[in-house]
Amino acid sequence: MDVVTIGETMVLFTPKKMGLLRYARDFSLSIAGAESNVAIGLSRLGHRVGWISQLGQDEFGEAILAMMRGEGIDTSQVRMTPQAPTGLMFKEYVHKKELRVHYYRKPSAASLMGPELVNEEYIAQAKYLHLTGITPALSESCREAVFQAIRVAKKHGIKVVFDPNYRAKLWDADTAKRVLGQMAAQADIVLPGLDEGKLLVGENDAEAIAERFMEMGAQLVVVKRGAAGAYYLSKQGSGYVPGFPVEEVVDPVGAGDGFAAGLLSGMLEGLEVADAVKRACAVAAMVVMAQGDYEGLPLRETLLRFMNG
Ligand code: CKP
Ligand code: MG
Repeated sequence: MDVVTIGETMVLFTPKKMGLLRYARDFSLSIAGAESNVAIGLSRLGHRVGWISQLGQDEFGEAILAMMRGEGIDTSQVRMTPQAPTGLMFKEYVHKKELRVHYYRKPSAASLMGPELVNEEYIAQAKYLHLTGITPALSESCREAVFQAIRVAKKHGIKVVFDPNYRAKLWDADTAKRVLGQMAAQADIVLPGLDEGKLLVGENDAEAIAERFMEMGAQLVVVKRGAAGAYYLSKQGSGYVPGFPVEEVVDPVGAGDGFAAGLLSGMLEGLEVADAVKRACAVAAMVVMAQGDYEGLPLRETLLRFMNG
């Protein structure tokens, strides 16, 4: 296994027309979840990925499981439970410039995950453990699962990759700051956005944000700067990598996950950090040009064509 990740995947309802959700009548159905987006992105680029999760013992759970298997993800660590339903997410395009998301995941099957889902042998054979700040926001037991996974990874020398993915709708800012800070302090690679940097380390610019996370113990920090690209800092060096031009942002959701998938893909192949960050920027650009959270994640050939312009 190259990468193992842990997180919740939901069924995603996207209204076919713009406007308030209360007026929506027709929806298209897909799936959403930061960790599964990363898993799909990596699998499409040819890497071996395992996804630890819990789904409801229901039709939506079966649909998600089938989709993840179809994407080539190892689902041997996914449990189905009758105790709570599979989580749901709705997008609401109030107008072209305002996108809101609504979660129905309290409690969801995944929010009932706990440390018992963390299989030490399974994580020990991976190269990277990918975590986001969404899983610990779901419940106390999910938080325990995440820290258990970190302990296991550390014990076996598996690199921990952490995307803060702060979600104000899931928890209060103070708790989030504390828990995400603890996760960042144990991560080898940290992938904050500018807003998350501000929340977690109180800095505004990418260079200062990266410095602070390095002081906390990271080996590599890549700060996502949206359309402008990214800034990376490691003991070996630092630099700005420009974003790829995007004609129209069709749907911004999933960009960060595409970024993580591209970066990890480059690292797994032994690319120089700057080149891995470039791949990350390319995948993120491709994701925002497509509707849906994971649909735009490219296959290897498509990515290389896009990058070679
Ligand atoms: O930070 P991103 O836009 O890349 O993350 C998007 C995902 O897991 C999305 O698929 C959604 O389901 C979520 O983040 C979430 O829980 O908000
Ligand atoms: Mg994100």
